[in-house]
Amino acid sequence: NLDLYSELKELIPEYQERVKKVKKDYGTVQLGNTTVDMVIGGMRGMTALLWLGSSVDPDEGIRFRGMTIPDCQKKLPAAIPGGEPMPEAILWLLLTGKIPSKQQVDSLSQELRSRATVPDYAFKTIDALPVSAHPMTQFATGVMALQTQSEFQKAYESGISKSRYWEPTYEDCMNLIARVPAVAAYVYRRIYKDGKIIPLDDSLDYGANYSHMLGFDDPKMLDFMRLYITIHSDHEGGNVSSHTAHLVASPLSDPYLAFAAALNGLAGPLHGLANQVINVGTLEVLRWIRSIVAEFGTPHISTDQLKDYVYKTLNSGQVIPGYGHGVLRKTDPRYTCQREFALKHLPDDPLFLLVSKLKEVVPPILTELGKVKNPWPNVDAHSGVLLNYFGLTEENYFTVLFGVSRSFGIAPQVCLAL
Ligand code: AMX
Repeated sequence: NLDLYSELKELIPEYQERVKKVKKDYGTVQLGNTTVDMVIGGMRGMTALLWLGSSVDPDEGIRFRGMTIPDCQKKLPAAIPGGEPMPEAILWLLLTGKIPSKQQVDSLSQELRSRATVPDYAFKTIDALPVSAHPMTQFATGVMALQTQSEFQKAYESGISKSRYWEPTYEDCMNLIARVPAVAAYVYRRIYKDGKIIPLDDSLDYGANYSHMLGFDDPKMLDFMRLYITIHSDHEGGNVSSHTAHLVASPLSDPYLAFAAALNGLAGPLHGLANQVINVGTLEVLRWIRSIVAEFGTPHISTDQLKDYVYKTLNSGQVIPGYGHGVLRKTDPRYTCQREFALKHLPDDPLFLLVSKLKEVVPPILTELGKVKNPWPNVDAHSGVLLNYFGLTEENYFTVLFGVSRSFGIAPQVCLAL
């Protein structure tokens, strides 16, 4: 099938049957014991949800429908020869479990563009907020304005049969995914630039268009945006945004409501679970790296100076941002692929060189503390420096990029969990 809907129309009834059978045949099988630590730790280490799109192994990191990030980079279609996987491809993979052809991905790009028109009142709703409102507040508000277009809500009110819930849900997911970049880009332009909307370019794919609408047209940035959205799309069900969307969608709140709730979780640094820290992670990392540069007056810092700064941070009672993880016990593969991107495209950037040096300096120091379960870098240790290189320097906005990406991972949960 060239279009995703036809593909899902075949797959979803089979999937619904499979879930029924698993329930019937294995419904009473135990999946583990619940410990006090798990409960106090916010379900850490507990198998608690059916999560189709991705899984996170402590040693290996994320797999999207069984595929590692290097697998995705090798096998998913790219927009340019040798380029990064396209977000459209990860969406197809997350929803169907199949690797799409370039033709299927191009058709999905076209479909998303055709759905991308944002009603003017969504921008006006954002305009009602002070410009000083946090980018995530403005973004979530814009998403709530889009909710008035929910197809699921209309279909439910008209009495749609339960077995067909997935169809208007799918419509909502596709419209939502198609429209969030324009809303998110507007938030950026409104807060940091001239407030003028840069229209969608019909010749560009999803990731490239988001970058273009933000105002960044460097071909390398377009490809980084494709990679960024792909690797941030999902991270199993234990992280706050994905978990929240799943929970909010369960009483049949439509995908807009579920996604807006997820964004509100994404925006909150104080809930205390490790994955919620992801969202402040990038921001903190870039600030911390800038603070190192400010202290020494240059990004060219010796290993000894850097060690001293790491100890200084720890001695002041702070954590080293970008290191450690609630689940992972090795270097995050999302860090590794961004490092490889930097090595390919910006090997001499002084902040990248500083990030590389930190990777040598920090883990032995954290190991020395004797309590840190994972001394290795996570996804957030890298993304900020790459965005900064391409000119997207406003750290407060970074969580919005993450939010746009998360709309992808939510789609399989809400379409297939019904
Ligand atoms: N620097 C200093 N100390 C750290 C640390 C770090 N990067 N990572 C963990 N520790 C400390 C913890 O604070 C804790 O100390 P305590 O017992 O005195 O409270 C101890 O090591 C044990 O913690 P843990 O079991 O290894 O980690 P966790 O599951 O409790 O927390 C996380 C995970 C991510 C919150 C933590 O590693 C951290 O704060 N890292 C820095 C912030 C950061 O990079 N956030 C982005 C996370 C990205 C993600 O989750 N994917």
